[in-house]
Amino acid sequence: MKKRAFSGVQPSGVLHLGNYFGAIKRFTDFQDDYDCFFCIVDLHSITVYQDPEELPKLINDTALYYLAAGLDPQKATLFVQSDVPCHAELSWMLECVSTFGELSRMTQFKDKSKGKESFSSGLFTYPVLMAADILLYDTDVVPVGEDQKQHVELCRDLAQRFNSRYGETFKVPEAVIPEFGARIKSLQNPDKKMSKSDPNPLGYISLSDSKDDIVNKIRRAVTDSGREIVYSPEDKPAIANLMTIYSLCTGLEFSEIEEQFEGKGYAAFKQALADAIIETLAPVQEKYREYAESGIISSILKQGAEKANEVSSQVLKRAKQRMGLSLLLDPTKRKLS
Ligand code: AQP
Repeated sequence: MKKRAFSGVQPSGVLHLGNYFGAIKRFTDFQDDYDCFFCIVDLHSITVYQDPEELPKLINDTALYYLAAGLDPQKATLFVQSDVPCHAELSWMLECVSTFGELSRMTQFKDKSKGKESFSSGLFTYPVLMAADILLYDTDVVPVGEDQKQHVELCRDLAQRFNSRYGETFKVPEAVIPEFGARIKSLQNPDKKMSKSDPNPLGYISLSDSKDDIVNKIRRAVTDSGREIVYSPEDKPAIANLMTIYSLCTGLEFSEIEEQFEGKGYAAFKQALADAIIETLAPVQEKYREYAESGIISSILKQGAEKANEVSSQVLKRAKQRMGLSLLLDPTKRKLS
């Protein structure tokens, strides 16, 4: 039997190059060898305010970009988190197994709540919902970017704690983080990761950016002192980030990039980088348009939700039994409308 892979992306904005190289493009590498469940985690996205008029479009767009990046719905299950009620139910059960102290140590929570007078409790418990997402599918591997490593560690801890307290229930999953491209940085601040909720759109290249947007954003990307194109993340973090993007787009090694731009300066490098990004995104944007026009996405998501409900409800039932909760409403018998 194939091992199982699970991962998700928030519909909190238009996906960017970091989401593409760190997540959705890599997902397609798993679909031949793993039984894959890929999710649009809309319940996670509402931990910060989302416009209810916009959210359905963002959910749809995220699904379309999964397909445009090469996800094959015949091979992998694609679904929307809020269509599968087991996620929210197991999340509550796991919240009762997690501690306030361990959630307070999550760096994403610290970053996102920093300097804010008020934030939702959901932002704090976000990693528990993520643990529920993963554990509901008896997941073996979780392909994610570097930023999610700590959350997958927490998921492992919660699974182990639940198993030792209530008896063997959950498979303990492992994160799979790419050696390269796992953390693309903001174009405006190489100390921060590229993020779709960045209030400054110059910080990210979104998958829907036009050629002009891409040229403009790369031209205005921050650089380091000097003019040499050399890979040195300590001394030249901004150039190292741009070189990482160039390498991901072209497949060239850093030494080859250094050779290609020796003595040519930042302007020539930026021009070549913008061209490489445009070339990389052109087929993705083309496929996005084709899938959007085909109108096929709703039936893919419906089939995906049916399969996800079938699998996750078995695991939820097992967990409820172990905890001694009521099963008058059997989760495996509920049906989608
Ligand atoms: N900058 C990044 N470089 C590499 N991988 C990244 N990922 C996110 N940013 C980068 C990976 O993309 C997947 C989906 O992420 P997400 O949408 O669930 O949430 P996120 O990690 O919080 O991404 P964003 O773009 O920063 O969203 P917002 O701004 O809404 O918080 C994950 O596998 C993630 O590792």
